[in-house]
Amino acid sequence: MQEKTPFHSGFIAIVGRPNVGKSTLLNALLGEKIAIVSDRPQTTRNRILGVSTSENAQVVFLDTPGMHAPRTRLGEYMMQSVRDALKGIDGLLVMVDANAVGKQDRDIITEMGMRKEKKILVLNKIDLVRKDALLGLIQSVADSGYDHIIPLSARTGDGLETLKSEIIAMLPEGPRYFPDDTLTDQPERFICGEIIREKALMHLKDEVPHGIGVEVLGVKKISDGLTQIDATLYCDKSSHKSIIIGKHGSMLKVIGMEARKDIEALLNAHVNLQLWVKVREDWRNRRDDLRTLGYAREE
Ligand SMILES: Nc1nc2c(ncn2[C@@H]2O[C@H](COP(=O)(O)OP(=O)(O)OP(=O)(O)O)[C@@H](O)[C@H]2O)c(=O)[nH]1
Ligand SMILES: [Mg+2]
Repeated sequence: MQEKTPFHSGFIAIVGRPNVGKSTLLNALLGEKIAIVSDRPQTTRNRILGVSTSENAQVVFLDTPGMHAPRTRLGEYMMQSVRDALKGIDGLLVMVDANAVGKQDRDIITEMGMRKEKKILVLNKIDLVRKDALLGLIQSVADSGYDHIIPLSARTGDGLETLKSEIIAMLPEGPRYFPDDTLTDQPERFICGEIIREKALMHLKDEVPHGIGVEVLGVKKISDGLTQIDATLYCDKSSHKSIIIGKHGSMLKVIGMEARKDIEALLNAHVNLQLWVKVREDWRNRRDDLRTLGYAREE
């Protein structure tokens, strides 16, 4: 009788400074967009779970908020999400932007390099880096305690296959944690809110994006092909409200139109998206507001 090939599985966290490309990598690894991406730092605020299942293996990825010194209660929640994601994992991807490795990246490389799990140091954005600079970087981190150092571009996919096979190779034997067709554990409502936030981050500048929170009030199926979604965009300063709405409502219209398109693709239905803008002074430091917006730990 033929031996059954053993099944391998495990939880793999993706950590690093803000804006290095963690969520872009998660989406690339899954081949589906489940995490929002923007060129503003601190885009991801919760741990985002994504599952990749093949015949012989299942990888459960945990994308995390960018590691930074928090200045608000929201920032503290984000950093707690990173610490929580690091509990009980089987492997770790530590990511830096190969073009901009600073002291904080090096501190993270050193700290994470001492952890006991299998770990890979991912040097991202090599589509932008000069070869000699990349070689210098690789040499400088060679003895940091990582099982592999993999240069790649999460954007172009260069190096992705190498990373995927090294991840599979570091998985222990284990069960299917999720049914084969699971992509994420995020509820539809949360993803809709994230899509709206992504469009807001894309179009708003300076300090405005950091103070945006989205509360999805309802996702209601009106008929077979039509869903009604109501959501409120919160800002934490009254002066930001008119910026978010824009001249004659033009900014809110663009955010709403772009979000609707993505949500329609996600739900495979026509969507009526109604957006409101409200001011909640200093919500990033207020417990109740954080809870309302989904930035509280489930105890
Ligand atoms: N050129 C280039 N840009 C990239 C690459 N990967 C990500 N980016 C860009 O880098 C920016 C940040 O990407 P994200 O995936 O949101 O970064 P993140 O690490 O998840 O950021 P936080 O959620 O804020 O911690 C976006 O503008 C991406 O398009 C890459 O390989 N090459
Ligand atoms: Mg992110």
